[in-house]
Amino acid sequence: MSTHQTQVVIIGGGPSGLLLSQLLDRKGIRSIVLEKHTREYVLGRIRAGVLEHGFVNLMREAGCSGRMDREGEIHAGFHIAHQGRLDRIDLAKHTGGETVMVYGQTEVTRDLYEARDAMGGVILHDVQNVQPHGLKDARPYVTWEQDGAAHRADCDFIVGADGFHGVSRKSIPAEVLREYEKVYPFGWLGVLSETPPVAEELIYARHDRGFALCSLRSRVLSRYYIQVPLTDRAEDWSDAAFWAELKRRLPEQVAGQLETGPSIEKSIAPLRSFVAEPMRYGNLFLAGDAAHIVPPTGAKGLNSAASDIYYLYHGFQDHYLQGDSSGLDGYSGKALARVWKAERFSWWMTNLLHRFPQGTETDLRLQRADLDYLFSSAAAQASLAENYVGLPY
Ligand code: FAS
Ligand code: PHB
Repeated sequence: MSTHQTQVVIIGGGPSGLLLSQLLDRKGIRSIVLEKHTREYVLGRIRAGVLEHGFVNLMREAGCSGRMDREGEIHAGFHIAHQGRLDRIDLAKHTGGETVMVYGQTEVTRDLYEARDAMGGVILHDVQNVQPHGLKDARPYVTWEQDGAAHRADCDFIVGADGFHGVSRKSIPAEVLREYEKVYPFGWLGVLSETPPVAEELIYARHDRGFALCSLRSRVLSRYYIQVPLTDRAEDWSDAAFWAELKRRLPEQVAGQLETGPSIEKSIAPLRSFVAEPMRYGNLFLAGDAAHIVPPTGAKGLNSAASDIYYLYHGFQDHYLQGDSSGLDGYSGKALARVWKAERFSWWMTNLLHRFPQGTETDLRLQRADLDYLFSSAAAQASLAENYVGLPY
């Protein structure tokens, strides 16, 4: 068995694990990242597209924001299409000038990998059977296999950044772990196309046929979603059927401007709200999707991972550089307080904009009243705006 010594073992080489590893390295704190897939596989995922200003600042602090600042788009608002109308949420007006950055998670991950390579970061891909051990011991350790060889890394702390299906959360004893979940009765069928976006800003659409979202990755790469039944499969949807249904759910003046093209990616994501508590057990810390999942309606998935990483980054810094462990001791409570606010906002946006299969006429009237209230009240718009740009860390 090959043995390794480090300070922090990070399980998972997605955005959470890579960002934490990069931030720690810049403070001289050593880590090893263990990723079960290849780098190409990780970079092949098409996921989030909107970054809160907190995430943008973290990427800048990590020294890997150059391309994001050049190629990302600053957005000061977005639109909600409903009842044939298009109403704008002016994020900057309602938040004293705050905005969001439109820049794909794939590009964030690519930038993080390049930054890790430049610093000689230790990221092991294609690892199998990763197992955390001794979570309550002063020196926990992690074992894994790679290319048929057995490995062990002794460390001070383990961070589980291995997503919803990872091994870390399952390593917390069942009698300690509490899980809270809400599964929504629909999914999002997403399409990526090399076409100009239909609008300058994002459009969230509430329609009796179901939700739709017009987003983008650049001026020549568009990302669209429509709500579909959970029984649908991506292969059931031809490109022509997708574009026709998207147009039905958009106001005429928008549908008329939609430029269609072949899908270069097409997939269905289920929607769920999920939180695991606590986010710390002994010397294991959970971060990102390993601990919580939101429906993507509020663009909070990746952004909630970022605030976890912010708290862990400062907690490890204070521990190793100041001998102060209060940040680590308070991590779970602090992270969960912000996670639950993101869960609430994502749940609210999902209820506001989706057609629930079991919904009644009364539910539809309540939904319309929610939208009417939103666009008749500056206070309601300010509340939405401050959540969308990101609550304070
Ligand atoms: P990730 O899941 O990204 O990364 C975890 C990593 O751990 C993966 O690379 C995985 O291979 C690895 N791993 C898992 N088990 C392991 C093991 N046992 N050993 C080693 N490695 C292991 N968020 C938004 O804000 N907007 C969106 O539109 C949006 N769309 C999404 C669509 C889909 C299909 C999914 C699944 C998520 C989407 N999200 C979206 C949420 C998404 O962006 C996550 O919040 C984000 O990927 C979280 O990053 P991580 O916490 O790093 O988890
Ligand atoms: C995306 O561009 O993928 C995206 C944008 C906003 C959301 C969800 C997804 O709320």
